[in-house]
Amino acid sequence: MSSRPPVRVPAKPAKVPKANAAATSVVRNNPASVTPMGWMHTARFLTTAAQLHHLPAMDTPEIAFVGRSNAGKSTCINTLTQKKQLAFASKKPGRTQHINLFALGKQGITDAVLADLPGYGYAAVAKMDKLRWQQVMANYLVSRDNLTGIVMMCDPRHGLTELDDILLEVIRPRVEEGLKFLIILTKADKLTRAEQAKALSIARLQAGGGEVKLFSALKKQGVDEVAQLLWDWTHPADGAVAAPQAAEPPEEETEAVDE
Ligand SMILES: Nc1nc2c(ncn2[C@@H]2O[C@H](COP(=O)(O)OP(=O)(O)OP(=O)(O)O)[C@@H](O)[C@H]2O)c(=O)[nH]1
Ligand SMILES: [Mg+2]
Repeated sequence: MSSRPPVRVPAKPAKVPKANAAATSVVRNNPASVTPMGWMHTARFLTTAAQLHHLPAMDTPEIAFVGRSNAGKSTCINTLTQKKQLAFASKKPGRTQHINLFALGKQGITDAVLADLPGYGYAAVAKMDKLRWQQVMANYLVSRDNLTGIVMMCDPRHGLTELDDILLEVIRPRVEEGLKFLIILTKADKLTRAEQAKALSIARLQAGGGEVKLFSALKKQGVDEVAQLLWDWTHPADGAVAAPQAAEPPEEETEAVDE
């Protein structure tokens, strides 16, 4: 304890998880000054559905994570949200078998939804189940009204596969109409820097001008950038889709505690 008189300072801002300098950069159109990583950390399980008609109709912007089985979709969601067990991730391919929705937003106000989809291309799945699932996913991608963006996860060691190309064709009309689209090259920690650069330029060509980012859950590479992009997708500068933000209480003056 010291005898210094207490200094009057504004109330402490809400605590957000530690993030690096990029994540603490100014967030556009964000009156509450939430960092993208802080926003991501609000994620909570919303619902799960085996079939499309079991999904609740929503008008909140939704971002779907798609890609081959084992590409790292669930792990990416857990890394972005800084919640180890939010989405089921596993060494065993085919771990995610339902469409799982996670809500994002401060203080119980959902302003975006993340959808973790089962992967495709897992050889051990029976043919009928594969076809059924491919149909469910195609229907979801084509008809989900509140779908705002698609994140396609791709292991750069395998590149974009035939099934990825089919999916790209399925979503092309919606992307041309303005649906956001990002290819994430996962498990970047398994590549050298030179391999990463090469994978990035190949994927950029295949993405036809779409965004491509390198990502590693292990090394936390690309995490802040992806969080920022998803924020931007769901909170466009014109505010058209931006969700209501909880009103911030007026700044209070509190007495600082002496260190
Ligand atoms: N080295 C490394 N391994 C990763 C990374 N991301 C995911 N993995 C591993 O890849 C495996 C598959 O990860 P999941 O997140 O379950 O993959 P998924 O795409 O959700 O798979 P399905 O649910 O089967 O479609 C797990 O063993 C993860 O630990 C990463 O960035 N680096
Ligand atoms: Mg999964």
